[in-house]
Amino acid sequence: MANISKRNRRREKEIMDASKNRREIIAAQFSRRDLMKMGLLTTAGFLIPKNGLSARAPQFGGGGFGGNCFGFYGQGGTPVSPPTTPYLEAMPIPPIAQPVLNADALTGPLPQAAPNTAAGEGRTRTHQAFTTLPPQKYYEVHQIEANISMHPQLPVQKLWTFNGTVPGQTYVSQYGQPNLVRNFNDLPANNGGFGIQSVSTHLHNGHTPSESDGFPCDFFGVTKWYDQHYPNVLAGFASTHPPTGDINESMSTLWYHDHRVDFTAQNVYKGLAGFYLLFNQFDTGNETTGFRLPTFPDFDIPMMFNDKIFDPTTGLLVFDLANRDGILGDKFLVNGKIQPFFNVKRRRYRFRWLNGGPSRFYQFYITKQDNTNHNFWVIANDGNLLPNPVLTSNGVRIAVAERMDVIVDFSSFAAGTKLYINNRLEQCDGAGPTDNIVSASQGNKVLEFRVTSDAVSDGSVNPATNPSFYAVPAREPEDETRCFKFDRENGQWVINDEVFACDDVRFKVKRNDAEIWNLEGGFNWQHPIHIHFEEHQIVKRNGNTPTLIERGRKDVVRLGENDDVELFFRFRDFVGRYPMHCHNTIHEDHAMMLRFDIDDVGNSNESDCGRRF
Ligand SMILES: [Cu+2]
Repeated sequence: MANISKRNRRREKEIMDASKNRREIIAAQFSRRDLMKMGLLTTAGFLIPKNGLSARAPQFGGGGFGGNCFGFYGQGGTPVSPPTTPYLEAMPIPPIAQPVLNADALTGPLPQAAPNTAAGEGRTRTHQAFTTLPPQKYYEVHQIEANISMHPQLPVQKLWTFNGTVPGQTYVSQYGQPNLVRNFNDLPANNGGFGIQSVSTHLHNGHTPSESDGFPCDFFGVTKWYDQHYPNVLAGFASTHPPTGDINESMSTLWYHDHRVDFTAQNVYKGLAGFYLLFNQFDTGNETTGFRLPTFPDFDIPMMFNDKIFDPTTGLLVFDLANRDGILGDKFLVNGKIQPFFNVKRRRYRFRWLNGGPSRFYQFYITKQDNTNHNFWVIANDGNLLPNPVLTSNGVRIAVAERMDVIVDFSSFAAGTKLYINNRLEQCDGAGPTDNIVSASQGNKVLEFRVTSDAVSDGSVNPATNPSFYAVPAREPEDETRCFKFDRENGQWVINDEVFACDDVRFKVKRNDAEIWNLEGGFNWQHPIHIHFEEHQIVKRNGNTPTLIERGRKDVVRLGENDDVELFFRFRDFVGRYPMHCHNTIHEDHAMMLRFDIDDVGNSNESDCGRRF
């Protein structure tokens, strides 16, 4: 509690300062670098107030933040979203992407390994695996502005989308069947206040060659297109487990989102994100085969969670360009709708929960109408099925960009019963959650389940029988150890005291090497750290074996205040540039990122570990 009080006092002072001199900067396309150039940001201080629009915004309709955030409501002049009535509309399920007939059916020239700059392609590097893993399915997607309704009591408004929906279309892919996605940038000239019209689409958790990964500096402009080649191949196919890769490296719930350097937060907040699901002979999408997980798409439902802020006068989405701490919204969206409902049958469901950001951590419970909990199973963390389901009675924590696949069993409830996805994690500002769990009645009830009277059958496996999924791949002695400190210094987000630059290769990993990375958090901040391309296993968290839910393979690791985590990696198959960064997208855009390259010659940079467990 002492820690919370200290944080509250600090917040109170910041809010009082902000209320004196705050004004909105709703101007086009200011990046961190622009703001610094204009003298609006200094390295040591903040000429403009740094507080988030929503640091203390109350929530309407679904329960308040509760706990220690309450003390700040109503002070200062930051926007509070207009009230909205919860559970008026059904949760949308994003459409499934449909491939075109063949390569000839794509708009423009036939795809090729080399970048086709003459024909308007924005890609600059040759596909590494175009001939060895040739595409079998071809997709075309257009990034366009579209009129979107997020709630019937707010105006329809212009968001940026993939093919016109938020979230974008869901790609449903099979291991062993490479995809090519021709990605067109058709964004409008007017950005409506924030967002930039150049993009780099990242396939988050993809084992993807660097030139198709969506590296932040591989952005391309309006009217350009970019062929992204997704081999859908298991790690190890070219080395330890030829020719198809290690089945225990299988992934299931991936997502894609804009990753444009300095503008990721704005462009994702504006709508540029969607799901990418991978199935195989075990995770089949059919509950009568393989692991017998609930059948896709009827009972296997992706859910993207976002928190956003709306202008109290116009009802339009606002993004605080001045905030460098992390933006907290006071409206909670699931698949693009504010507090929707979702009808369920009396049976088991697989939900794929994704925290789509920008800055909030969740701890989700399933709450009944009497505010007691309904326990559920966690079966996957990030893209990866756990070795076995884990029953949780204490909810599940999900930092930005993390995914948790869960199994919720509604079979014990009578038709007409209502239950809620309830975020009970207190978070007052962009620093990270206080770790205080508020009471169920004070949580953010972000979605209402309505149990229907429909006829039901359920062929899915009962997680209580403790089915086994994939084994955790064996670790091996590391060839290299590297250490990273994530901190804030002189008003800058830094990794090992440095900010991101596109051309700054901080270290080189030797292809096929095993490595241990030690990540250390700083004082007073929490960071969800995402590392592209290869997944990690958490070896130790603060010297301890991780929890069962963290004992799988991951691509995001939560760094709590002063945390120390030890990660094991095995880098295989492709070479090229990849980033590691904080996935609080505000921190990311303010340069809490680094570039590393995978190459056939490595080095020992960033390896001076002051402390080891
Ligand atoms: Cu961070």
